[in-house]
Amino acid sequence: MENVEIAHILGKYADLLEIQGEGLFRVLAYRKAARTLESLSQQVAQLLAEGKDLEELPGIGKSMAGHIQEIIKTGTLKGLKKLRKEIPTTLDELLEIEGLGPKRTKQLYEQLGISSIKELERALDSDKVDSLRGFGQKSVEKIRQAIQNLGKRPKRFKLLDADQLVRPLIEYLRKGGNIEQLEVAGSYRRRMETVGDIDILAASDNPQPVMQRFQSYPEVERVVAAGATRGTVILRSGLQVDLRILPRRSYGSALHYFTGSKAHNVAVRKLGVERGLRVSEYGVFRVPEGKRAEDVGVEEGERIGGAKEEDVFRAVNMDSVPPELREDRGEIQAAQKHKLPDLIVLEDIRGDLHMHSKWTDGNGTIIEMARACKERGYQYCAITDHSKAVRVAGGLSAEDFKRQREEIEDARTKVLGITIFTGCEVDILPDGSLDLPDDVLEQLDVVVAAVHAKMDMTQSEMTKRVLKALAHPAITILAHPTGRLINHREPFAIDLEEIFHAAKRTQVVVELDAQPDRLDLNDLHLFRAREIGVKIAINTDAHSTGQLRFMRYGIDQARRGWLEKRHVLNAMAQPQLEMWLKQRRQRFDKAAAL
Ligand code: DGT
Ligand code: CA
Ligand code: CA
Repeated sequence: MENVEIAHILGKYADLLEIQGEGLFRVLAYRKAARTLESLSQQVAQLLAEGKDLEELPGIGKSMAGHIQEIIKTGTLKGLKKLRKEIPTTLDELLEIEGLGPKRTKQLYEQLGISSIKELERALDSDKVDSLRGFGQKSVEKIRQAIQNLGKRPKRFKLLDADQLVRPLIEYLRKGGNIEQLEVAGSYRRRMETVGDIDILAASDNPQPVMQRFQSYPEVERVVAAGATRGTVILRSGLQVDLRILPRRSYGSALHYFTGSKAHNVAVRKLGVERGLRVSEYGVFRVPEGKRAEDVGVEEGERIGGAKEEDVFRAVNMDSVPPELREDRGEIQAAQKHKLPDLIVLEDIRGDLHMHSKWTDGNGTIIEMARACKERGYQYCAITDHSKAVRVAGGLSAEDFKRQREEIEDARTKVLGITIFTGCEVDILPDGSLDLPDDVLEQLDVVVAAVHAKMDMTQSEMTKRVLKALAHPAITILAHPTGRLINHREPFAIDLEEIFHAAKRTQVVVELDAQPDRLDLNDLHLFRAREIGVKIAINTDAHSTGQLRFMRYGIDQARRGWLEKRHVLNAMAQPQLEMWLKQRRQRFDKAAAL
């Protein structure tokens, strides 16, 4: 069983507990544990099999360790089954509606007896809902819209979840032998933030046992199709996996073809046609004189390549394009002119400038977070806990930040070899002012600012709100600029074009939040920010030491946005960054003097 599946069960249990009216403390314990599991690099099932003590994991106590064992053993929780009996099962479907969540679901259930989408729709039409506390006319409209969207959005898996599900499958396939080469292609290889399905490609002279083994993978719930060289299965998690097996001579061209994107493929194939070549998953072939490319058979004509992916690019006279760029967004032209960007890599990152500690809703102490950053080879990190307006996270007051500074100074004497910056994640209030007084902000090294509440403003209101915050000289970084949560919450309305221009003017850095369900900014935003000349910080917003690993997903997205090392604030070495921060401080002082 995969960590994501266990996390999903724990999360569901937390939701139902909350609906049932369980105390927040217990609910949060399950959510925290789910989060820990999602961010682990190893399978808990594996850890358990090795006799490891789960209580050593952050946020996991004795009883939680027991629950996890129970899930691994039985596939579910007794408590969950019991709750399911007590709570109408149709309440589950309400939880799927964006913007509802357990708290409001509970309200609807208790106060109006609503326990299904159908009943909710009826209540919405009869104006019953807008009279409830906290449900205005606006939120009623939003719920209506969310119900509409519900069926339309095809289920896509977050990249992190796909990673966790794919890795063991690959390992399993490799173990079976008969495979010369194997890679996951498709949107997964292009590192898209979500994937629709998984496309695995294998080179083999003996496809039959490979296909057989694929279908026998223990996590397979249903075999959709299984031919000699192509098969499709659905895993228990609901993820669809396609396997394609080819001879080695076609592996490279097939890898190119199945990596996509479709738009990229179409453009490359067209370039081939212009050169008298037929480019397909089977290889690159010279079209025989007097024939048209579309009229030749799949392996007809002289084969000029196909074993390697580079063969395809070389045949059409362009540089090899990294998978993340293959969207036909200008990479073809750039590759022809040898002007592809020198994309940022994980090793370029020198530190992480947005993370939480036990002071608010993080799992780790300041020392633990700093140590973990140091172990990753970072030169610096910033502790940026929430300000008081973010009450659910236990946000800190001005006084708390002063006390926290003492602990950071203490940590500096205990964790050597890494610079620990003081910081905060200050809330941008609805009127655009900041949730902490200037005299606190000016004491901090790194001020991350973000919107956390009242996200349903109009675009012009929200843009005004954030622009006002950007004009505040204390701000270093604008965090998760659209507030979206993948598969859960749409981005709020904001004119990013205007925000980017303002950020460039005021030298505010804009964040790419690397949490796998945020990835905010997205690839297209990053591309535009780069064009405008805004500096980007790739931060994990980690709530535990394990989540520092999410940097990888930030890098994936950054590469999709064509970012190079030079565009990224936290790719700067420590001395340069200190200098940069100091210059900002001087701006603050100047503004204060005016
Ligand atoms: P996904 O699964 O929705 O996240 O996105 P992809 O890109 O993985 O799409 P998928 O799984 O439908 O197909 C995998 C790749 O196969 C796709 O990126 C490009 C290639 N491909 C699929 N259909 C076509 C097609 O009709 N024409 C061309 N040129 N390529 C195709
Ligand atoms: Ca796919
Ligand atoms: Ca596919």
